[in-house]
Amino acid sequence: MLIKIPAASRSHESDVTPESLYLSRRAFMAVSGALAAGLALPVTAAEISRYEGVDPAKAPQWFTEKLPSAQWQAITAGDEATTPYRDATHYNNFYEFGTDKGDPASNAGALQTEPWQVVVDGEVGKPGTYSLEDLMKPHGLEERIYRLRCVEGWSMVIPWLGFPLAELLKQVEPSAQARYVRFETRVAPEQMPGVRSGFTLVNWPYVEGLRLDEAAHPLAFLAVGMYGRVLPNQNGAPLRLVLPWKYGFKSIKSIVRISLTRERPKTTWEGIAPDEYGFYANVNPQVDHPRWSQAKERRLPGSLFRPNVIPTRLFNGYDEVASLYGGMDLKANY
Ligand SMILES: Nc1nc2c(c(=O)[nH]1)N[C@H]1C(S)=C(S)[C@@H](COP(=O)(O)O)O[C@H]1N2
Ligand SMILES: [Mo]
Repeated sequence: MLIKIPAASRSHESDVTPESLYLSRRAFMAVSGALAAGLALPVTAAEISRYEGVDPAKAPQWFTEKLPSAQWQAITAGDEATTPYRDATHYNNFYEFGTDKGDPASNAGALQTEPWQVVVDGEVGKPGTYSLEDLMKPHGLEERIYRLRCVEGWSMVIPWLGFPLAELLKQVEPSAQARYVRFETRVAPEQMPGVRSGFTLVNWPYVEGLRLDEAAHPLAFLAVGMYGRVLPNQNGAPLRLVLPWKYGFKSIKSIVRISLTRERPKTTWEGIAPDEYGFYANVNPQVDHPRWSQAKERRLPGSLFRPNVIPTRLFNGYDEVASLYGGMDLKANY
């Protein structure tokens, strides 16, 4: 994102998958019920894998077991249309797998997501190396349909499946000294062509961070799935952050380490271009990127004749986070 404003979306009207591909709730319940009962998949699921190349059976067991009791549409985006699955999984930023929007879909399949471990350390009462399965044990799944606004000027609406970050923080017991949370993405050069290529702008691992009160905000979310299924690798499997009021680069993918710290962590994009990408990165139409305006966004999918440009909203429309930034100069703290 440092280098250029991306060319127009590669999405074309012809790529837009029929609405049926994001399963209706009722169809979905039928699928998950059948999975739970070990029955043959109904037609809807077969259609999904045919159109999208996704095999729903690839989900780990813990995910399949939690799915039937997921709380659907716990948060919605009102009447805003959900981005088709095809676009959300083929127009991605995940530099570990390459810098073109299609690279993650082409290359992230190589990432081995099972088994997966997450180190929790720093200012916590319960540090340790957790298997993802153990980490997930206390948490039910809920669906949250969030807007995602990339700093590059495009946006999507994605139905995530996961649980609040606040629940995980409670689980690991931050100490009284903890003031920030630092997140790290996996580095596996043999599975990540973007890391291998020596793309030198990024000093791997990809690192992100939050103030502890931001991390504890009820909207901050850890996702393990989307569109009623397990997360595809290109979207940050098996565990990624989703912070709907911040620019997309804060929503770090494929997390292997979560550290509670006293000092503000140095984040990847701040390290590369501190005048362009700040620590806070709250969506704000009045604070332009030094090289482009942030007043508007292209809601994907668009087309040459229907670019779908809409106004950008402060905090991406999530006004409930405003109290986190009371008295702060949002221009100085971009
Ligand atoms: N590890 C890692 N996390 C990352 C990125 C990345 O390059 N590496 N890109 C970020 C950016 S710029 C965006 S916009 C979102 C995109 O998420 P999506 O591909 O699931 O839509 O992921 C974010 N998380
Ligand atoms: Mo982004």
